[in-house]
Order: sequence, then C-alpha cells, then structure tokens
Amino acid sequence: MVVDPSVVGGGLTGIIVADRISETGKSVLLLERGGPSSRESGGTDVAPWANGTNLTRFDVPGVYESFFMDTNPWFWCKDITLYAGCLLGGGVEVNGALYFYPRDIDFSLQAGWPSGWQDHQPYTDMVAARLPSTDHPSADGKRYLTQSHDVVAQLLNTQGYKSITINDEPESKDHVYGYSPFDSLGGLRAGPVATYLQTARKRPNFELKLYTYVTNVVRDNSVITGVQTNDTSLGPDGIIFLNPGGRVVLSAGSFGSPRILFQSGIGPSDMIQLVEENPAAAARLPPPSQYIDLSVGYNVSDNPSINLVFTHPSIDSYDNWDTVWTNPRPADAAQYLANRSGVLASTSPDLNFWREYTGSDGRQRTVQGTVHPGGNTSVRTSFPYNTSQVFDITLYLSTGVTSRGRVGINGSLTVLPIEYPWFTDPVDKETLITALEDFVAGVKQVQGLTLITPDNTTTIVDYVNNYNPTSMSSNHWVGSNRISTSASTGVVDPNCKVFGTDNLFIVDASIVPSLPTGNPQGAIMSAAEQAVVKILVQK
Ligand code: 6FA
Repeated sequence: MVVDPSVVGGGLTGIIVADRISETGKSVLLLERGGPSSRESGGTDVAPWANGTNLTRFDVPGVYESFFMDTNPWFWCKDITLYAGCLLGGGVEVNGALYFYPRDIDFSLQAGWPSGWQDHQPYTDMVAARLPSTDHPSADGKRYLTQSHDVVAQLLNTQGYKSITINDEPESKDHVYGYSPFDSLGGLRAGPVATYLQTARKRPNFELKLYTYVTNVVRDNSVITGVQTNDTSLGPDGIIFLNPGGRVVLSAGSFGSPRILFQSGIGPSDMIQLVEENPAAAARLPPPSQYIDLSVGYNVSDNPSINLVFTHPSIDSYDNWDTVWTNPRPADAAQYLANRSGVLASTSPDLNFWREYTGSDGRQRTVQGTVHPGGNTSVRTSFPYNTSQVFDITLYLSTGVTSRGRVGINGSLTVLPIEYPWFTDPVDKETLITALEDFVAGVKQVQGLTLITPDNTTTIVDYVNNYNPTSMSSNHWVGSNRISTSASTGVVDPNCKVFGTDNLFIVDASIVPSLPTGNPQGAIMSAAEQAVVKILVQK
C-alpha cells in the first residue's frame, strides 16, 4: 500500500485531521491501534440493562464512572501506566465529556504558542459548529441530579461568584460558576467519532484501518518514507510506503506519539538507548548517525488536582455510581432507553467554577472546581458519615501552571512518567492550597454542609502534603512534543513539523505547550483545526 498522507492514531485529534485533510481531496489513511467504540463505529460493548439495543458503554454518558471500576477494562491502554483510551476515538470515548471552549489566553504567546497561533476563534468556531456544547445533555432538555450544583452554588454565592452559561462566556473565568457543559448530542456521548468521522467516511479518498499498531516511521535521514505497522497485509513487513511528497501526521496522543518518535530514533539519547536494548525495536531504528536529538517527553504538564469530599442532607450520591453498569435504578434505565433522557444522559459532573489567583511570583493562575455527586472512594475519615449524602469537589490548578515533568519509556517500551509534573514549582502548590483554604472557609455559611475529607482533624496543608501523588493526575497531559520556534526548546516547529524532518508532523495533545483553561479537549480540537490549515499550506 502506498499513501499520501497517513495519520497515526484515531483519537480526538487524528479523526479531525483525517477528516479535514480528506476534505481537500487528498487520499488519507487513518491508522488506529484499537477497535470500534461507539455504536456508529461498530462497537458492541453494551451494558446488561441495555441488552438488545446498540447503545454501547461509549454512547451512554451515565456509565462513565464504571470505566474505573470495570473488572475487564479492555479500553484502557495496557502499555501506558496512566489512563489513556486505546480504541477508536481515543481519550474522548472514555473521558468525563466535560467540554469547554478555549479562551484567548490559551493560545497566547505567554502560554508558549508561537506567533501566528493567537487567532484561534475561527478554528474554535469550526469546532463548535461541528460539535456544539450543551449544559443540559438530556434529550428532553431537562436537568437531573442537580442537588450538588445547588448546594455548591449557595456556597459560591456567599463568596461573590456569579452564575453564567459557561460556554456562552468563555473569557469569564474569575468568580464564575455554571452547569457543566458536555460534548453530547441527543443524550449520547458525541465527540469526533459521531461527527468528523462520519463525514470523512463518506469520502472515497478516506480509509480507516483499525487494530493497526504503528511502532515507528521509516526514514532516510530527514525524509519519512513509510510507516511501520504490525499488519503485514498492508505492505512488506507491515510497512506502508508514502507516495513521493507524502506526509505522516502523528496523532497518537501525549504518550503514544513520543513512543513512536523514540522508536524512530528521535528523542533524547537515554530513551533511544532503551529502544536499542530491545532487539525487535532496535532492528527498526535508523543508523545512529541519523538520530535526531530533541526534547521528546520533556515539558509535560497536567493539572494538579485535589479532591474534597462533603455531605449535605439534600444530596443524592447516586449510590456512588457503583451500579450504573450492572444494575442502575430501574426508572432511570427505562427513561434513558425510552428517549435518551434522565440521569444517565450525563456523566457525573454537574457544576464547574473558576477563580483567578496571583501567586507570590506575580504570575496569574486560574483554579477550577468540578463538582460531582458521589465520591465515596475519596473519603478519608474515621468519623461516621451518611454515604448516600456524599459529593465531591475536585479543585485543579488550571491556566498558569508552571510545573513540568517528563514522560518516557521503560525497557519493555511501556510509557510511564519519569518525573511527575505536579508541584515541581512550589508556587503552584502554594496557590492551590490558598484556593482550597478559601473554598472551605465558606462551608459554615451553608447549613448542613459538612467537609468530611479532609476531616476536622486534618489541616488543608497537611492534607495536600500527604496527598498520594498518583491521585493528583487530571488525565489532561500535554506538552510531551511541545510546539516551539526552536529545536532547543521544542519538538515541532510552528507548522507542527518535527524539527530535523521534511515530512513528519504531530497534531495532538502532545504539542500543546501549556494547559488551557478547564479540561482540554475543546482547546485541543481548536488547535487541531488550526494545525491542519498550517500543514496544508506548506509545500
Ligand atoms: N478532557 C476534557 O476536555 N474533558 C474531560 O472530561 C476529560 N476527561 C478525561 C478523563 O476522564 C480521562 C480518564 C482521560 C484519559 C482523559 C480525559 N480528558 C478530558 C482528556 C482528553 O480526553 C485528552 O486530552 C484527549 O483525548 C487527547 O487527544 P489526543 O488526540 O491527543 O489523544 P487520544 O488519546 O484521544 O488519541 C490517541 C489515539 O491514538 C488513540 O485512539 C490511540 O488508540 C491511538 N494510538 C496511540 N498509539 C498508537 C499507535 N502506536 N498506533 C496506532 N494508534 C495509536
């Protein structure tokens, strides 16, 4: 098989890139290591209570929390020690579906984007036109299970916060809160599989290959000549050759794209050495004289997040979402099956809020809160509490995070964090602690509201200091192939081309230089739309 161009990774960004490039008439081959996900992609993983329907776990938003409790979680990547989806649609099929339109600062020079990227609005508008957000995802237009929204709104009102429709005012991120917005259509989880993939699939010049794992690109110095896959039906030894002038776009995510680069002889020497020590992978490396030394895997960031757990008599903890896969409340299951309405038409969050802080370094940082009913697994107290009245609030440090870490591979080529990206800058920690203290200071203003984790024997400072670092991840990793104007500070140039190559591009979360406001998928989709335009204008 000979192609031009080929996109590796059918996740959030790869599907957008493949759709937009195929729209220009070029032939596009999209290679995805996993299999189908939602019903429109041929997925068949249906909850017992939805038997006889085609509603998979990736269609019904309300089963989201069950992904973390499943006894056979086939959808998580097994060769990455952090959460990542290895299936068509990638992270967006397994994520919380929170969907925020980006604000201008997310693409600013100060955020690390090169000049020429600042005018994101036309691209954000393209994303919103394909996939509008909704903060009332139930198909009947009503809101359900809003008790934790109402309790937290009371508390925020006492602290001078204002209620807004979040995606109607993307620039408002100080002392505001609103109902959580989602990437949902008609009560179903949406995302690129439900939208961009559907248009791409109608084009004869687009082809999707599932279960196709890419190990590396084949290159002759700076020129990529092919893509090495595990499927020998696609070419000699599984190699798919590019047409002369063809291009490869890596969209394998913050963990997958660095691993492909390491195995292609691109990255820091310690990572390439691990590839050299693996006989099968070593045989596919280019000669050492062709290695390209770039900071692949460095500069990663992820929002540090800390959970607070509360009880309030008005709360319905929804049984901690424990039974949504096997045995949800019968009336809710029936309502969802009848018309995609009710509690199960939404993932668990129901309110988001933001507040700006200026740190002791003079830098502005945004703190976000996400409120969910349930959260018993985060409870750390020896005092009795009512499990059916529990809700939790995750406080994340959002825009302005300065801490950075590193991801890489081990000898088995498994991707893992080499240095955790949270709180490497003490001012990040100090700011989040201040935000946590400010928030809990208002608890006594709301009658019946009780903070149970941390409980009243633990200070916020001790709670944060003793927090398990692996629980601090928000699963929003960006930056492992940072975009930059210089090969000394980044991996791709301002047109998303890998430094030192002629025709290898990256478009995924890994190029994003710093965390956008809120959960990142909206900003990453906008970046993907903009990246395609930049890639296509290049000769
Ligand atoms: N982002 C949000 O905005 N809102 C959320 O609520 C939210 N929640 C979560 C969440 O709860 C979890 C558990 C996770 C893991 C992520 C969350 N995120 C959320 C983050 C968001 O999903 C990610 O930022 C976003 O998906 C990143 O998009 P990318 O396109 O960069 O990466 P993907 O993981 O989506 O796609 C990579 C694809 O490449 C996958 O389909 C994978 O199977 C494929 N792939 C990887 N390596 C490959 C290889 N070697 N060969 C072929 N295919 C490969």
